[in-house]
Amino acid sequence: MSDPQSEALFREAEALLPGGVNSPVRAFRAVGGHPVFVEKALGARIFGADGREYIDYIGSWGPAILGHAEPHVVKAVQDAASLGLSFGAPTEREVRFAKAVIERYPSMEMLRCVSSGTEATMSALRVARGYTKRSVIVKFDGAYHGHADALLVKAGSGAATFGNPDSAGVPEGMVATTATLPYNDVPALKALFSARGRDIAAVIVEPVAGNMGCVPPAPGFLAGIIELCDANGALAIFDEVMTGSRLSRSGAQGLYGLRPHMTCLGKVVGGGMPLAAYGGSRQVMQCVAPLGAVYQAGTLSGNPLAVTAGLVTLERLDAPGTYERLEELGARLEAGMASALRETATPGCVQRVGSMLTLFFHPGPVTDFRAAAAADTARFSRFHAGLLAGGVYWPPSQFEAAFLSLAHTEADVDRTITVVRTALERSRG
Ligand code: HOZ
Repeated sequence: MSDPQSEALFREAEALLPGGVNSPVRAFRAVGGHPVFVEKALGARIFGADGREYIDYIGSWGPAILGHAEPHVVKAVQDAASLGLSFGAPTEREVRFAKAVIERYPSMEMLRCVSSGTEATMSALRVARGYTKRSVIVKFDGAYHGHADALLVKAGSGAATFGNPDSAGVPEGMVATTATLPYNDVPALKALFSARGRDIAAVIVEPVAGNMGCVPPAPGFLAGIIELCDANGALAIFDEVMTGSRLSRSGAQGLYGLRPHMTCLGKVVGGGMPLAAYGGSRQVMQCVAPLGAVYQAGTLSGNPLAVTAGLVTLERLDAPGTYERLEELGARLEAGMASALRETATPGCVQRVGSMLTLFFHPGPVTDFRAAAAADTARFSRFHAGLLAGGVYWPPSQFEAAFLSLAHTEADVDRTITVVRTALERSRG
């Protein structure tokens, strides 16, 4: 597909930014070609530099659950901007934001706002270590919890996409206390607790994995983590940066009726602005400075524009039927894609939870990173090119989830399914 404007911008960007981008997956290296440079985004559509329109399933990698440039959010941010962009001082708005989050997530009695999901997970782990006075953290293979040193071990998302699941530049000592296990494997976690239980500070988990593609938790997996942590004095941290306020009003923990010890939020709760948060029980969060000895700070933490966007987004999500609507659209897309796979005799599967999903070029089910990594990524690249040519903007990696928004319509989904069918046919090697 020819998009000379984006291509020219990309060439210019490549000389100035590593890979031409400010976050690796955006570079489209896993699928080839050049990224679409975005001019604007409205509702479920993004518009490229050449004016071409696409149905968007990236949704800014999750935040755009209401659709892009939702008028209420935009107006609130414009009003907030006229009052000042950043104060580095407390505001009533951040208190209202904290209240709104705590009201939705009963597992969080206190929270701290930060500016990105990476900061949230990194800080939550520091708190868990400070609280338990232990050092070992457990993560799952193919899970991605941001780019903090200790978490770049067998990491998903861009780290997996570009074959650097263990990043260069991370000294061995930084990851010596990170243990990794296969996702969905409770017996392995049990064995680890038996061997090193007294050293384990926390187990961090994406309650629905999104960074190795969409991989739902097996029945009992998440509850097993919480139980084992409870029994061993460790903390179960749900990284709900992707799932928070997307899978239900109270994220994956609401969907599955669970209460983790700590939670990390980002993406949707920031309404498209740089905002994230971590929190837990009062007892745990009292470890955070200035109340306790775990230090964590940030000039832009709780930024007034960001908490405004987040608050309005959470309020709009409270309209009746929002999550039912997302489920309906998700089910329609899943069913359509699954029949396109069957009709084109493509070995593949569609995995979905609510409004996040992945088409794996793997017969399925994909239950862990080992299976995800066995997917036919070459075919995914050809498929992705077909989607783009058909006007569908899809995550440019087999190891990312696609997202629906409330701005998508049945017509968008049906058109997407038609494009998917053609792209599958053309993706045959
Ligand atoms: N970590 C994000 C995907 N899971 C990518 C963010 C971005 O490139 O903007």
